[in-house]
Amino acid sequence: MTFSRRNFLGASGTMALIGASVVSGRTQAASIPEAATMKEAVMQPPLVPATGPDYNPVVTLNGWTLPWRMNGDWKEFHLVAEPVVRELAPGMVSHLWGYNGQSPGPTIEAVEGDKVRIFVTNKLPEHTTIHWHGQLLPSGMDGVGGLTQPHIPVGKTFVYEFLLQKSGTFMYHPHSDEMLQMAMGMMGFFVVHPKDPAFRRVDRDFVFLMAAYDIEPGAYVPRVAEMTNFNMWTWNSRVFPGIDPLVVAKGDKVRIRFGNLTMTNHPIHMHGYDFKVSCTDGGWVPENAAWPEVTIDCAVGQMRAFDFVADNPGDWAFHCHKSHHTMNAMGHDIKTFIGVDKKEAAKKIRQLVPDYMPMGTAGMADMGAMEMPLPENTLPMMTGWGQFGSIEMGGMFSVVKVREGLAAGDYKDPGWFQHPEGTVSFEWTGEVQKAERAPADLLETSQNANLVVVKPGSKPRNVNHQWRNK
Ligand SMILES: [Cu+2]
Repeated sequence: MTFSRRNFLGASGTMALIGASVVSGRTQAASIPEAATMKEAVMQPPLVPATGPDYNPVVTLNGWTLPWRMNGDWKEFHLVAEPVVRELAPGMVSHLWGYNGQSPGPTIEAVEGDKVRIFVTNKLPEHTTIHWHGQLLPSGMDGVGGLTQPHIPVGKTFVYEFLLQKSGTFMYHPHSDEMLQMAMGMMGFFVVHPKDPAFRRVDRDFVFLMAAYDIEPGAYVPRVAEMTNFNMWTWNSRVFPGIDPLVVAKGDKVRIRFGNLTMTNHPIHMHGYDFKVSCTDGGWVPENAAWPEVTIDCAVGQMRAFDFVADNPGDWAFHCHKSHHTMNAMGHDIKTFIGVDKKEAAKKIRQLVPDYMPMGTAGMADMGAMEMPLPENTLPMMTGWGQFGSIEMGGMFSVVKVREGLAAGDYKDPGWFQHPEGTVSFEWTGEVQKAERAPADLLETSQNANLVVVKPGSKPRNVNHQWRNK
């Protein structure tokens, strides 16, 4: 898509006209750079800079980096806010709002000291703006509709121009009907690389944003007014098993950066390593001030980056530690059925509903392996298969795959880890000592839990307590 100068000025309205005569840089903005668009939720190769200072480009999980053009000494980008169809994982798509064909929008990458000019075209059914979270910029470029600029009307294009004063980890999102527009998936990552190519440099640099959606089984559009009870917990609007693995060569210096635009905090946990918080949306953490972690809590509206050296090969689980956030759509009002024998009831229900499957008697792990008929466009609650069986996850879960001998820039999924002999947990086949354990009647009590009647006002029986006192 190209615009003549006449069209551009017409589309941008009087703001840009006035601006063009006031700020010299703007006279160069006579045409709009093409707005690249992405059709797939497939990780695109990192965009290595062809001009300007050298940097190691980031990898956006299931995403891409927005191409730019140089215009004089301005780096020009073009974002289009628009309705999109996003595949959350194979088997489910959602009708969201995003930028340039996907939600989240493309990652913007630039360098400290760059002057950026970002065109924003509004193809949504309502007005919007973009706020550049964490950037130090003139108040009028901050993107808060009504406060620092008029909202961008439907069909219009606005221009943001600012100097990237510092390197770091940032994001962008609307500040216009914000609750709805973010509930619909409008957000994107913004990385500013250091001017000094050697500063805190890593070999692999992954980015993702956390978003939560409430999409009823069988539906396509999120319930935008939901405040707390979401059922799709996403990284870059993807859920496990649809989230790209983070593929890393042994010995690489690795950085993982993330931001949180959901309504709750996410304790992000990685197995197999300890690591240090290296950067927040406020700036770089001095190396001598960083403390070790294995879980980093990321509050709402925060961004965190952590660094590690990938010296421990393997398939390392990487996930939010809130266990409800590693599941796909589920009801949270289901009863606990552990120990309840539902065989008789199931027989009767099957006469009416032939597909009925009783669940939860022994726990809920059977849900990960079962093939239950699901409504259209719905993902299983717990799913994914590994080399040893069902992984029983969903939502905010992926795998960091550290392998020997990967070429630089090779992000292809290497398959499952080949564990060296003698390094996998195994079944004990020798004798097991008969130690005193829960008495058989506890199990029986548990099996008959459906028969226990607690009279109103009476103290519920504490089975564990009873067992301890035996
Ligand atoms: Cu979480």
